[in-house]
Amino acid sequence: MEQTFIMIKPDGVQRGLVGDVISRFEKKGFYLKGLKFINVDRPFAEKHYEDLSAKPFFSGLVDYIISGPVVAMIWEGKNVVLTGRKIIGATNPAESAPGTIRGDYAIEIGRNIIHGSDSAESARKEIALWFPDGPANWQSSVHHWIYE
Ligand code: DAT
Ligand code: MG
Repeated sequence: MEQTFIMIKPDGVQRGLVGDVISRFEKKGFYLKGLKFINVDRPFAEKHYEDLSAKPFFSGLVDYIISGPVVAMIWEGKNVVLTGRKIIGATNPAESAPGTIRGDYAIEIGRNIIHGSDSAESARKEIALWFPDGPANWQSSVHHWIYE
């Protein structure tokens, strides 16, 4: 089954949104397969966002991600990459629909609460970077109540 990498950014942690974010993914029916609460250093954050290194906002983005602890997670389920992006909402909270995490809780693009992988390929790269030991090994006992 597909997996994605989700990270609650330092503003989401500081604002007490960890439980709400986890709850949205859990209630949808996705399975938590990895979770850690960590501070990352600059080289690590630069590696995570390496595709954006030429952007003018890159150094500010890295400063923000290393400004406090983050919650890094692996979530698993059918179409979890795309559906996870829908749960999160558009990159710029001014354009994120109400009902999405960014639409409900964020105002500015540089304080948009949460990261989610944008493709199955970036999910694989990001999970390998953040969880070198791989996902946790467990199966939900309610699987057949979620999938037909
Ligand atoms: P997303 O996080 O929705 O995948 P992205 O990968 O294009 O968006 O960019 C990563 C983060 O960089 C994004 O969450 C917020 C920041 N960012 C993106 N575009 C920006 C911009 N034009 N100005 C400032 N920050 C920006
Ligand atoms: Mg992205």
